[in-house]
Amino acid sequence: MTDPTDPKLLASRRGFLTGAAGLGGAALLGAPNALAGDPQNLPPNIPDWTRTLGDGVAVRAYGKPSKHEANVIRRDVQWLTASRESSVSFTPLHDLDGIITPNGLCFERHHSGIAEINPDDHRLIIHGLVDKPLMLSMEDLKRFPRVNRIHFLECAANSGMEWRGAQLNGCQFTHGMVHCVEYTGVPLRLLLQEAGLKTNAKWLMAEGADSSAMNRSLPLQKALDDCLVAYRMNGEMLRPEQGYPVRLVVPGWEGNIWVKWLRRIEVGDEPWYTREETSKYTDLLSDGRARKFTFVMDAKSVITAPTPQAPLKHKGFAVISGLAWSGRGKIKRVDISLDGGRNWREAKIDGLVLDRALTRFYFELDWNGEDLLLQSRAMDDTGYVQPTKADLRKFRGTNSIYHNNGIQTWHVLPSGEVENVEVS
Ligand SMILES: Nc1nc2c(c(=O)[nH]1)N[C@H]1C(S)=C(S)[C@@H](COP(=O)(O)O)O[C@H]1N2
Ligand SMILES: [Mo]
Repeated sequence: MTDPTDPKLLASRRGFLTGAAGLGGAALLGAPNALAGDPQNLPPNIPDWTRTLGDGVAVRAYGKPSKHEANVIRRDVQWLTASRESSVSFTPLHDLDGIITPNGLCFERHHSGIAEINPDDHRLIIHGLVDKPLMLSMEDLKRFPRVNRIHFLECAANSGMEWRGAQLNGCQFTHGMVHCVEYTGVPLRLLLQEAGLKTNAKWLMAEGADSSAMNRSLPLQKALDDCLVAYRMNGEMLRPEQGYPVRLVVPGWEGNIWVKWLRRIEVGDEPWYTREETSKYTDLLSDGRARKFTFVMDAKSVITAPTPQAPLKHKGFAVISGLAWSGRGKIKRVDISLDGGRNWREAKIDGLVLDRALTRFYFELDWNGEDLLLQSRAMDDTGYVQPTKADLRKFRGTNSIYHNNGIQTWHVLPSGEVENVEVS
């Protein structure tokens, strides 16, 4: 497996022109023939799989992808992985299409590893400024009215490593801290109504049952508006990695506040200022002050193919594909540039365009083998336009780690290989 942190693979920081001159050796064009397997299986022969019976039903009691898709996996980055229990793995965005992330490929972010919870022994406690504290079992939760919502979850640290320049070699690593699934759960509002809010209630604190007991403060208004206490993803129960048996869904807001393995909601009249909303997930500005509570994830997009892990393999007709999303609403439009942001053309949005969900776009191109500086730029239905990284730095300085929604540039070389670059 390719190690994205291999210095040879790290994106060129010399600028795209010298980068172009330095690479381009191993031509990928024509490579598909080299990928072809056993000629005995090609027409006019009868392939192996037509000569024999296949596995019967239920031999594969829980279905898995074809073994030929074995490299479509979550990956981590060595130098970001101090310990596996407090780390992150990334969604292989370059290998996916549509807007739904398969359950087994959703990026993971854990502060103390994956809690393995027996749902029979799990309770959700709601207490504090309420008339009637609640202690709910999973069976209790499933008796409340439920809804289904498709939403993206993006970690505020997504693209964080790119603040100081092009770093990581692939959209899996630059943008893979995002996933989008259909959640089934109870509107948090219904649980709070059941408990009965005191008139001075203004904030909640949500806490996880993992050994970090990760916790965050949530304004009551948001909790009453659209948050879910979710127990299913894409129809099946949450995966342990995603907070089985129950997690908070906070549409459009930074991933950190989507508390997994949710065990406690305390109602109060002011925020708690927990570790995760003070020393972490705040943005240090150039004047030394830090932005407090950046909850909403602003509009962002990325081309997912071609990218360093998914090079162009043919000249001629090619489909450029990517994702756009906004924590403020729906994606209105996506533009594509082939020349590093000088000229823009509208991309084709395909499939569902949902409120605070990933949105799929395509751009069809007849590629003659010339260098491209590919960019995508999202606009949401508030009129907000995704900024360039240079524009972001004007306002945010260069100290930030979190909330980088700047425009990404991919340099496509004549060989079809792609590198992560920045244009000024
Ligand atoms: N209890 C608990 N909840 C948690 C975390 C955690 O470590 N413990 N990580 C948070 C962070 S920082 C993010 S970005 C999201 C990641 O969700 P995912 O692992 O489903 O992708 O979960 C959040 N909820
Ligand atoms: Mo996060």
